[in-house]
Amino acid sequence: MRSQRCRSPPAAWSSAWACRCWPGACAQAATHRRPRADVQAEDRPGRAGKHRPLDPALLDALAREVALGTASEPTRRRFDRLLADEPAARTALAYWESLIASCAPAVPAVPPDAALRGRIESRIFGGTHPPRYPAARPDLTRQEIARMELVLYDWAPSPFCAKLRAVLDYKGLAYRRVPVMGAALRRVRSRGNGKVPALEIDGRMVTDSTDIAHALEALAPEPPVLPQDPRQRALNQALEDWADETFYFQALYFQWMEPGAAPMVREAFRAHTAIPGPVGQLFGELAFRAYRRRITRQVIGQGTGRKPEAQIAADLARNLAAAADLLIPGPFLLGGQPHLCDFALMGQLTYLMRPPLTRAMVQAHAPLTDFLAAMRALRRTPAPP
Ligand SMILES: N[C@@H](CCC(=O)N[C@@H](CS)C(=O)NCC(=O)O)C(=O)O
Repeated sequence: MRSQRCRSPPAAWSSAWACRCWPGACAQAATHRRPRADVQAEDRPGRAGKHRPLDPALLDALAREVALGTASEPTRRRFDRLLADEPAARTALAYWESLIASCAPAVPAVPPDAALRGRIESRIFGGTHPPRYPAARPDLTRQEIARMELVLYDWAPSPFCAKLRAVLDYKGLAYRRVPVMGAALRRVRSRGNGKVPALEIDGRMVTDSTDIAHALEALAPEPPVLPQDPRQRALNQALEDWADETFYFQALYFQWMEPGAAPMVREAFRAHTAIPGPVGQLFGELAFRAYRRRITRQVIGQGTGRKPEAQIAADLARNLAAAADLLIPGPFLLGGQPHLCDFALMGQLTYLMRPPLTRAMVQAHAPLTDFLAAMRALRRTPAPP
């Protein structure tokens, strides 16, 4: 028989919860309502030998509510703590979970309501993240899509912006390009995640080139950039991420940190300022320095920047050779049709074509230059409404 004494009144609980027992579950609940000062060190959780009886019926009811997801948040949290200490609680929960799981096949799947899901996501993740994009809209006509206002917050040299512009062009969607400076930058920071590309679709801000491309696919499925076949879809996902995450950091190193290339980026910043004349040049220079500090930290933090330059060049050469091999027979990574992974690779290769050192590395592979030509040939003009 367990001891009748409560062992752990956590300090932060209200007086009604001055012990860890559930109301009604502990025979001694009334005596457990002690002021914090009375809490002794040996009363803390995890000390052996001090326990209270748990009412099996109450435990069962609580486990049921938790398993069904109908328990209130505080109740669920307290039950979680109980789970750590009470085998009986774990057994009760396992029972209800297995019971519910066995019912699942009998319940028809209900597609979630897109608006409700959006509201739930924005409550969980806050106002801007994850991106809120329209659910699949096969009912939209080309004319309706053409009437939607698409505003692309863009930084011309960015490989992710190049990727997204190419997707938009390929899908024949008309959009307005806004260079991310001044008020546009503030908007991207306040309504997006501070990065570009960001796309406003009829006033709804969507961020991250991958999420935006998925949103566009839902909005305008033709021509598709995501394969239907599950294996092709998985390959597309893996290859896109390879381009976005592996090539990008190696390209960043050679753009921003390699001494031969950094002056070009400085010039690009000076040229892309919103303010004309020497004041603008000064702003460009200051922005360049701030971004160089930030990007250097990112490249070192990610790990690429911790390697010697020769090693980064060897890594990049290996990746370029692998991409070239994947493009045989081509013309695209997955065969005859371009997919999102191709747009991602195109963005990074275009970025790598800027510094002379990496341009020579790309140009050493005919399949890569042929691929870039094939991607350029995809550009379309927006379809008439
Ligand atoms: N995973 C993101 C990456 C976007 C990204 O890193 N964009 C860079 C420009 S190339 C940026 O906005 N950097 C500014 C910053 O980090 O504050 C995507 O696919 O869109």
